[in-house]
Amino acid sequence: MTTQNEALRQWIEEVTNLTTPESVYWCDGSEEEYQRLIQEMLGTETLLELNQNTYPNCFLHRSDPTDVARVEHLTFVCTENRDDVGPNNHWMNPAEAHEKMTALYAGCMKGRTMYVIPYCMGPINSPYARCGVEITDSPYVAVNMRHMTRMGKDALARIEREGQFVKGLHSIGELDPERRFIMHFPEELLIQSYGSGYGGNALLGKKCHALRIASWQARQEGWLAEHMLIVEIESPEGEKHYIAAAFPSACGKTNLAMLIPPDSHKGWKIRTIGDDIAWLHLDATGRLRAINPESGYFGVVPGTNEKTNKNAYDSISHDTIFTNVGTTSENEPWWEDKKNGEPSTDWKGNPYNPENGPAAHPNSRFTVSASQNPCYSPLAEDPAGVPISAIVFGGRRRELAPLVYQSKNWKHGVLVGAGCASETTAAATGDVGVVRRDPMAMKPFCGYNFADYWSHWLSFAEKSDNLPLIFHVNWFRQDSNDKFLWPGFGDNLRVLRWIIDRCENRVDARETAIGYLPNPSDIDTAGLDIDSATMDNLLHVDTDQWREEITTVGSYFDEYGDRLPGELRAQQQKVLSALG
Ligand code: GTP
Ligand code: SPV
Ligand code: MN
Repeated sequence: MTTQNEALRQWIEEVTNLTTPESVYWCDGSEEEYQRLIQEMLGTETLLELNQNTYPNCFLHRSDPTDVARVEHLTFVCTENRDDVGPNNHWMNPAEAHEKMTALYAGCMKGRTMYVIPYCMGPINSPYARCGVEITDSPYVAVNMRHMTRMGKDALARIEREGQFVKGLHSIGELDPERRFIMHFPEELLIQSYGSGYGGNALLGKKCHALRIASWQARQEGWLAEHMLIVEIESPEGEKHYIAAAFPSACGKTNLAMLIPPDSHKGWKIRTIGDDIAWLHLDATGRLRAINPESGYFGVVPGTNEKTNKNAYDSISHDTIFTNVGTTSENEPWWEDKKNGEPSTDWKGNPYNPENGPAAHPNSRFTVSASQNPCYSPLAEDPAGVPISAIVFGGRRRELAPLVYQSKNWKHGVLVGAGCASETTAAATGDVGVVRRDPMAMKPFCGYNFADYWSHWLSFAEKSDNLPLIFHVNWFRQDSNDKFLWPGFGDNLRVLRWIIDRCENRVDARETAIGYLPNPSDIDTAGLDIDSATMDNLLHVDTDQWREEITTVGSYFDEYGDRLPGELRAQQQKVLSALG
């Protein structure tokens, strides 16, 4: 196979000459191709078969033990002007980065097959969708890309029609952490990744393209590329709302996007549009519309069970690729809190011994097509996307942040997003459980200077008077015994209902310095075992703690110097003075 697109043809030739693969294979995205690649990987033990009776077409990939998560310290944005990437990114001079990467790529695919993967982020006929081509020497990447993106000949046809695509070059190299880099060249619409096979480092359509490169393009073109789920909520009366929510990695997006209403909520229907990334555009009426650029889920496995997330649990019972889970003696996949079966082998393939840590890696993942989600919304395939009623920010805060509050207006909402902090998780290598600033859940993913990003967000206030309302939630408040105060999961619908009622102007709220909070009786707790003291605690705003928090947000903004939008500083000062 080849292509009529000259730029693509030339690039493939260039990469072939540099990496010297044994053969070049163009992915067409067919089922037959998928099955063939799976069989080949079983042959090389890149994949292991799981119990095919109970988990048909499910396979296990055990990654290199040093390669189990994103590597933020090895992820760079390379632009001519250092200030364009801001203190929120690692920067490298493009010439230096190219030199380094070219040296790593030289001959790196010798004896291997080079896969050429044309893909489309977003419904193939959507004006909001964008295409890319990933070149990789990993068949694991190729099969994952088939679940996660619209991959193959339709994407190539669109590229040939439009002539536009993002280039992504990936090689697993030697899987040596000392020779591992994830480089972005937004000015060249180019991604170069070497030395890792892990999701966010290797499935280049996802974080590298759909967030880092896309956020750069979105700023130039007037839209937003965000680390957000998109969920559809239908009331028993048939009223529908769409909510987009940004939580940091492993902080509950997949779970919220697939939630099952509690028993007390008969007649409510929840459907998933997306679980990780949203591309948001203003339409002709000034409404913000969202598409999910992905077509599958690369989700956190541990904690997934019939009670927490039955939709995900059922989705991954067949045709799923598991990465770094344990197995049972029956060769079924096993993970912590599965609530079913016992581990016999851990994620490294050793006999399970609790002294060696959990059976499944805390960042073990499933890759599954969105079409397997029992509550997948047909509107996820709508080229026009869905209109967003509310934007929700959140994170893991054991203290401080109340269960939910509403910003006073869009610009204050940008402060709420920009001031977000959350405890770090196993989704990236490094410390876990340390609170850090994670504005809009985009700290690892914004491909340019946060100061410019916040200006871009603020600019929407001038472009439309029909914008979504902005909220903040926190499912992760804990008591002194580390117990979560809020039940979470399906019961989060109770909070979404208050958010929708605010959007519909149906419920009053209590005005505080940080925003509007629910009157405790306006959160429906019917059927919940939660006392009023706990609810009061969940909805309490501690003025002293918040004064300290907003002051800390101010110092964080200082890092952005002159580039920080004055409006954001003004919003921060306003909240600070309201706190007294
Ligand atoms: P990425 O894929 O890394 O972007 O993560 P995500 O935001 O989609 O996170 P996910 O929904 O997979 O949740 C990660 C972890 O948080 C899982 O172990 C969940 O069990 C847990 N979790 C999700 N929602 C809740 C909740 O409402 N309450 C509590 N206590 N834990 C939750
Ligand atoms: C995340 O870490 O936020 C993920 C997984 O969604 S990855 O694709 O690896 O970034
Ligand atoms: Mn994510």
